[in-house]
Amino acid sequence: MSNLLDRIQFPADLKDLTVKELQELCTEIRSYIIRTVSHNGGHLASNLGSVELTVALHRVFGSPDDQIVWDVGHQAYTHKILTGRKDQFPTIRMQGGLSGFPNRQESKWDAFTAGHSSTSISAAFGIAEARALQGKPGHVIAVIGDGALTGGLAYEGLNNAGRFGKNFIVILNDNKMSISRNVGAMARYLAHMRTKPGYLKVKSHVEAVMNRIPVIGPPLWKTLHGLKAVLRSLLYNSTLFEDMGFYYYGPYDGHDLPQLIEVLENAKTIDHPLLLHVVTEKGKGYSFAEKNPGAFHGVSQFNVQTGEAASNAVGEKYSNVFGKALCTLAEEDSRICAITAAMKTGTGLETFSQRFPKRFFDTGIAEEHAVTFAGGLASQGMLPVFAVYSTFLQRGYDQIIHDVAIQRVKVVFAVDRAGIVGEDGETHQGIFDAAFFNTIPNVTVYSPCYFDELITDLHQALYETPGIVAVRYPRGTEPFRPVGFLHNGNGFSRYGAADAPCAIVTYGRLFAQACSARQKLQQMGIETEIIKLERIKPLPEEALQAAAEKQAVFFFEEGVQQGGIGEHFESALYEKKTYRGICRVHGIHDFVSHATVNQCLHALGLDADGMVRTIATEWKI
Ligand SMILES: Cc1ncc(C[n+]2csc(CCOP(=O)(O)OP(=O)(O)O)c2C)c(N)n1
Repeated sequence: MSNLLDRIQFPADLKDLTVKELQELCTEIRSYIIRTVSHNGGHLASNLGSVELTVALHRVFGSPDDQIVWDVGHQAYTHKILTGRKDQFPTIRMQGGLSGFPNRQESKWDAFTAGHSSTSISAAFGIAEARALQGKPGHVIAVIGDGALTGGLAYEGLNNAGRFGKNFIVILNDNKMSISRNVGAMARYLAHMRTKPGYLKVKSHVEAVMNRIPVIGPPLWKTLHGLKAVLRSLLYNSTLFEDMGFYYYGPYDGHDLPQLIEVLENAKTIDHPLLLHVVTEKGKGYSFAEKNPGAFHGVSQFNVQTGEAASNAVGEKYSNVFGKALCTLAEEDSRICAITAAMKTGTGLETFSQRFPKRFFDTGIAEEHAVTFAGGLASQGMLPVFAVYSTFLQRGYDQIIHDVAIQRVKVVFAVDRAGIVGEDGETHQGIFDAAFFNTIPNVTVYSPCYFDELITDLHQALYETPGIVAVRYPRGTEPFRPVGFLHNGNGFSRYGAADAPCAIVTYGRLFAQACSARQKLQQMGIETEIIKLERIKPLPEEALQAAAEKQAVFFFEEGVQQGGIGEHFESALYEKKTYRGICRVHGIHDFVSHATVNQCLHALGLDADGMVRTIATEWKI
C-alpha cells in the first residue's frame, strides 16, 4: 500500500491527489496523530475530529496567502502536518520541538498564535481588514468550535465582522462538546440548527433548476443570487448568525470530504461574510476517544491498544484534593457555590457537580462572566468559589477589580495550574496571577505547597480571611516533603537553622526545590534557612522580620518578576531601615515555551541546581 503522507510536504501537494486518495490520507493522518500523542501527550479528540475539515481547507484554499485562524488551536495538528512540519511532528510539545498550538514564531502558515479560547473571529477580522487596506487578495478563515462559541469575545468579533463585505469565512466546527458536554443556550440553539437540512445543497439545486429555464432562467437566478437574504428567509427562518450579518450555510457532515470540498469551493465564490456550520465527531476514528471524548480531550502518554493512561500519569492531584475539600465544606454550609468556566473535570469539580447540582454553575468558556456572576452571588450573601486555571483567569482581571473588589463582596478564587504548567507552553503558563492579584486592594493570596496546606488555606479563605481570597496551587501532584516539615497555619514557616546567615525565601512548590538546594549548599559549606511563604499577600510581618536578621536573602519565584511577590518582599525588606544585607530576587522575565515542568524550571534557574548556582555566585561569605 502506498503511503500518501510521504508525498505531502506542503498544502499545494494536496491538489495532485484524487478525492479518494485524500480520504485515505485522512486515515494515515489519524494514525500518525494517535501514535504521536500516545507518546507525547496532547490534545487528541479535537484533533481527530478536525482531520477532514483541515484537509478540505488546505485543498481548496491556498495558504499561507489565504489565512486560517484556529480557535484555541488545540485542533491544528493536521494543519501542522500538512504545512511543512510533518517530520517534526513527533517533537510536538517537547522542549525545542513543535508547539502544541499554532504559533506565529513557528511557521508562516500559523496565522495567529492561540491557546486561549474564542479569539479566532476577532483575530481573523483584524487580519482581513489589514489585508483589505493593503490591497491583498485572498480569504481569511476563522475556525471556531461550539465550545469556544460560548465565550463572549466570539460575539464581540461576530458583531463587528458581520458588516465586513469581503472574503471572510467563519467555520463553526460543531462537535456538540466543549471539553465535556457543552452548556448554555447557544449549545441548545446549535442542536436545533443541526436538525435542519444543509442550505448550500438547496442553493445548488435551485440554481440548477433556474439555469434550465431558457432565457429568463439565468438572469432570474442572478437576481435571486443577489437577493440571497430573501431566498434564504424564504427557505428558512433567519438564523442568529444571519441577523448578525453573516450568510449561514449548513449544517454539513464534517467528515464527508467530497461534500466539504464542494461546500468550500462554493464558499470561495461568495463575496460576503459567511458562517459555515460543520458538524464533526470529537475523537473520530479512535474508538476509545469516540466513546469517551472528554477523557481524550487532553491526554498524557497512553497505550494505543488499550486506551489506558501510562502508569506515570496517575496519582492524587491538587485539583482533586481541592474538589474533595470543597465538597466537605459545602456539606456543612449551604451558602457555598462552585463555579467553573467549562473546566469541571480539570478543576476537580466533578463530584461537587453531582452532589450539589443546584449550587454548581458551569458558565461555559466565559471567565469574565464567571467572575461577575460570582460577584452577583456574593452580593446576596452566598459564598462563591470560582475554580479556574491561572492562565484563563487573566481574562477576568477587570471583573475582579470592578465586580468583586469594588463591590466589597467575598469571592474565593481557587486558582489551579498556578506556576509552570509545562508542555502546553507559553499561552498556558500560570505565571501572572500572583502579580496581578498583588495589585488589587483587600485581596489575600495563599500559595500552598502541600495538600494539607491547600485544605487549611481553603478553610481560612472561606471563614477566617475577610474580602477576596485567592488560593493558588500548581498543576499535578504534591512535591517531595522534607521529613519533619509541619504545616503551622501562620502564613509562613521557617525551615533549617534559624541562625544561618543566608535565607532562601520562596512560596508554593518551589519550597521543595529550595529544600534540595539547601542540602546541596550545606555540602558546599553554605548554611541557609528557608523562609517559606504560604500567604503571599499581605506578606506576613514575621517572615519579613526573620529575613531582616540575615546577611543575604534570595527570593525565588515561579512567576513573573516584574510586579511579583519577590519585588514586593524586597522593597518591604529594605523599608526596614535595620536591614543591612543583600536581597536578590529571581523570577520569570519572559514567556516560557513548552517543555516538561522540570525542564522549564531548570531553564529558568528556578530548580534546586539553579538556586545553588545563584547563591554560590551571588553571595560570597
Ligand atoms: C479562555 C479559555 N478558557 C478555557 C480554555 C480551556 N479549553 C481548551 S479547549 C476547550 C473546549 C473548547 O471547545 P470547542 O471549541 O467546542 O472545541 P473542542 O474541544 O470541542 O474541539 C476549553 C474549555 C481555553 N483554552 N481558553
